[in-house]
Amino acid sequence: MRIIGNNNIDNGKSVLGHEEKPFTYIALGFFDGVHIGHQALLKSCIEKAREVQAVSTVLLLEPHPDKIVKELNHFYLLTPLPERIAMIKKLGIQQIIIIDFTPEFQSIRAEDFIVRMLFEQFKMRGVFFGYNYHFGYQKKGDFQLMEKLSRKYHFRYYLIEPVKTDENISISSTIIKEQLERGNILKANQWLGYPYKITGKVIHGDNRGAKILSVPTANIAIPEEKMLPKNGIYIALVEIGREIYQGLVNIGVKPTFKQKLKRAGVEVHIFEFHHNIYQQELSISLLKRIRDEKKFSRVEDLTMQINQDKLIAHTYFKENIIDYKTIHMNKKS
Ligand code: RBF
Ligand code: MG
Repeated sequence: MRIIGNNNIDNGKSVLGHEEKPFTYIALGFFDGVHIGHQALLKSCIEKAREVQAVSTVLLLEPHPDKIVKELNHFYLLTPLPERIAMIKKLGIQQIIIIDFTPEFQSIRAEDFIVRMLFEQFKMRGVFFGYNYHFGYQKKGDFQLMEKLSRKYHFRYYLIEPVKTDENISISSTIIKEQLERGNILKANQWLGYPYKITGKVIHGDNRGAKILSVPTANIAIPEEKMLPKNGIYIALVEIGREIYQGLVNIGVKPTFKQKLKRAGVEVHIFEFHHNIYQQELSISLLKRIRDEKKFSRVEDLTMQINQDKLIAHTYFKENIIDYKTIHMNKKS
């Protein structure tokens, strides 16, 4: 798969003399979470492109337009760029174009974006997008403009229907984030099509887990923009290299111990695991939330509670069949 960065892109201007470049079918969107709605759109792009031997392509704007335009301080993502790229690649998209969402880029008119950039420069002959997709300067471009341009320039135009929840709501990154905020990991996972995953390097914690509680934990460094679900204790699967382990995750501020944390931390206790994994990358797939984080007046009470948590997790793993295919869906390779 090819990833084209901004350096190769002559933002907005038309480039001639690239006749050797293959035609592309381009999926447009931000694709945060690569949820089941995105997956349907991307799969149809891959299939249709294959029929005409075009290169299936995703065009990503980075950072998220809303982050720049609305100047939001706290803008969390389900999938920071590296995770998103890995997942899109895994689905079978052949090329990803990443465009810096700069002020220059923002000032490109909707029609120029489609015609000069996508059609002329990237040889787009098919386009895929959802109903809520708007594009170009002041987001003035919509599906009606796209349809008009597709007739004028003769490219295929696919407006993809949203995938709906059982309650008939269109699945979007926003409604998935709302579920995570409430700790409804089951709903979030159902709409994502895979268990929500947190990836990061193992860093040094305070060693209290191993020393005092007899529950060693790996503390994970989390990318700043990564969305964390509601604080609490979660049953999880842990991927280290090619191995998958069972474990329990604490997301929170450890109120039992006085400390100043700017943001909730993520740490995982991996069952039957005794290796030193500092500096290694691991991924945690959250399966079920079992309780809130609590402040205990005695450390022994916390230890007892964690032993209770372990029993609940063991029962869970006994009673549930884990679909490992979806765990691997967003595995980097
Ligand atoms: N810390 C708390 O202050 N309250 C809790 O309810 C709590 N629950 C935990 C449950 C599990 C399964 C794990 C692994 C950790 C939990 N912790 C909790 C965090 C614990 O205080 C931490 O692992 C140690 O202090 C080492 O950093
Ligand atoms: Mg630790």
